[in-house]
Amino acid sequence: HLNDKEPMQSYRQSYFTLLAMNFGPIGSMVKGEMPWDDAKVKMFAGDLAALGSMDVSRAFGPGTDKGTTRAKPEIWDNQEDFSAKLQDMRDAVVALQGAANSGDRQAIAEATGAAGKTCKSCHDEYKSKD
Ligand code: ASC
Repeated sequence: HLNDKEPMQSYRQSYFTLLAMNFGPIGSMVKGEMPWDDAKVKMFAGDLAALGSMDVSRAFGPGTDKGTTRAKPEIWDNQEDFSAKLQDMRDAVVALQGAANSGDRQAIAEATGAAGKTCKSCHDEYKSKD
């Protein structure tokens, strides 16, 4: 165990931390809250696409709903919908990498917005606020 949590909880929380640490700065640059840096956008988007290639749904398997987690029980009652939402995120970050590599800032902004929506739609239904 990495800590006192169920190992798959650590696994998926690490995964979502990596997502947030790469998506967050792109979002900030798109919103003009951080200076634009093309090289960073490409690097973060590349790492997001790498994360998008991982099947993180295995970290939400049977029995991984126990313990300290903000993952709501609804995930395990709606596995098909939850997996579809995860897949939407994975597709969106791969699309974001395509936009980042094109260097087209309008396309990057749109792809970032679309990816952010996939984060939010899943959080609205499946992530507890506290
Ligand atoms: C982030 C982050 C999220 C999403 C979401 C987008 O940077 O940590 O969960 O963007 O806020 O709506």
